[in-house]
Amino acid sequence: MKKTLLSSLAFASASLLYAQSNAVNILPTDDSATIIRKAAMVTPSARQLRWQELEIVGFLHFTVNTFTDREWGLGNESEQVFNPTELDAKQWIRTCKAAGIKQVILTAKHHDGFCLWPSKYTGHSVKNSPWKNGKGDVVKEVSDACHQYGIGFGVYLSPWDRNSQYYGDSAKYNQYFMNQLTELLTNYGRVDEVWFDGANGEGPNGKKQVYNFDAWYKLIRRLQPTAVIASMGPDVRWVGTESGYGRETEWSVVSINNLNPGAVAANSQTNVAFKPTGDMTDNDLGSRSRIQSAKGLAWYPAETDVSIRPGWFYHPSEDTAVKSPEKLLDIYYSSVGRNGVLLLNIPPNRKGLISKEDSVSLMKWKKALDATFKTNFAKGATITTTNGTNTGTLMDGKITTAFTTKTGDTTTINFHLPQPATFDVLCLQENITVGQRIEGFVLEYKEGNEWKEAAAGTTVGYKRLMRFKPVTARDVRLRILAARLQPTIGEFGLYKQANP
Ligand code: FUL
Repeated sequence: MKKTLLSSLAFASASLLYAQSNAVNILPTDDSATIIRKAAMVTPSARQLRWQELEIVGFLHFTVNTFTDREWGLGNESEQVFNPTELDAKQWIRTCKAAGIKQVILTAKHHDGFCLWPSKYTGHSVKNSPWKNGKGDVVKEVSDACHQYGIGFGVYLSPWDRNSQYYGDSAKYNQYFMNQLTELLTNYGRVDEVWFDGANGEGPNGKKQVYNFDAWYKLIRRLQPTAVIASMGPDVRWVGTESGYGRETEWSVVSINNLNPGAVAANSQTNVAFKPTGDMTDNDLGSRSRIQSAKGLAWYPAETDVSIRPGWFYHPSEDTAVKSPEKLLDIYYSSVGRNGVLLLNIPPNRKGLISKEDSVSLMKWKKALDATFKTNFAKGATITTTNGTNTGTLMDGKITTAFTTKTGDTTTINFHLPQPATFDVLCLQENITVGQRIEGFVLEYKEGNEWKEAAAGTTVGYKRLMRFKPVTARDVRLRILAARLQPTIGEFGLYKQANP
């Protein structure tokens, strides 16, 4: 009792010393234990938490490339080529919603510079196309459909613009870009994500365009304060590949060496804005040894992007190369199941519809996911623990009510299931609203009198899914082997994978 009181006092004082914040500076005087403790106290902003809980975001690549069969347009395409005959944005969003997608991002402008909305600042847009006699607006149709169906809406605005006469004249182009951002962020209701990619080509005059990211971030924060800024932005990190596979060890708290120290000192989430530098594709971004040399740490979670087809844009020749439901399942376990958000691209075709091939695969995938996660075999179990508390919250469907230890960074939770069950999927979720802490865990099951390993891993974060050879057991235990601070488990589940 006394010990518990002392340790909770110690915990309270640690919390005071290292208040939770979205980003933190590492001081030259910080010792190794202090750095680990600081890392354990970095937490998501409200906009990052909302985004993380979406789990699956859809990407809609659509522009002149759809009609010219290219992946990167040249910028000199005639507006006349853009002519979808049956464009139905509601069909896109209905399909996405039925597939479990909670938000979509539309390529309002890709590298070719063609605008899917009638921008005031260029003639290179839908307004000079034959589609709806130049009176159409794809951004409006998609955003209206999203708002109607209760799906988040995001925009991709390519910084690289192969059409704009201003590109390469940095000040002029930055203003042009700000004007376009302003149109997108003021004329279409709520925007939930703004996605910038990193491609930066040479301007027509040979000059290199320098992007004014700081000004863009400020504008977005002012016009759409709840939107996350992704990829070349401070809220959401590109996972580092376009395969759909995240890291086995995926930290949402990573080293950032170009934080604005003043903004961090003010602990202001509104102002903490950095543009990613350094190698974000590295296999290790957040381990104990990696963060020892950091100047700062920030909550910077991974978005795992991949296309359902080989290309980002629709190509008729790829109708036979749509990813199978089995492949999509593997991607789900390796993205959402590895502490990432899956950004799944589904490119509308030349008619302006999501193709049958894509939706058939998506629906089979969704059906298998629903069937798998319908029954948690741990429900109703008698739960005991060595040094933990709040076991009653482990399966209440909320990560914010969580199991944690009374004291100590390791623990064991024992589950005596209502009856023997056969399962092959483990789902763990940390209460990330207090930080990401777990560094090692193992799931064991009892066979006779012997404990055997079913699965073992490192990080958990928002969600960790582990697949293993099916086991049948009644007694199961989760051991947390290492953590940066008292570990939390918001949700625990044991499932049986259903095949598509
Ligand atoms: C990249 C682009 O170059 C691709 O065309 C695609 O849009 C992908 C999602 O981002 O940077």
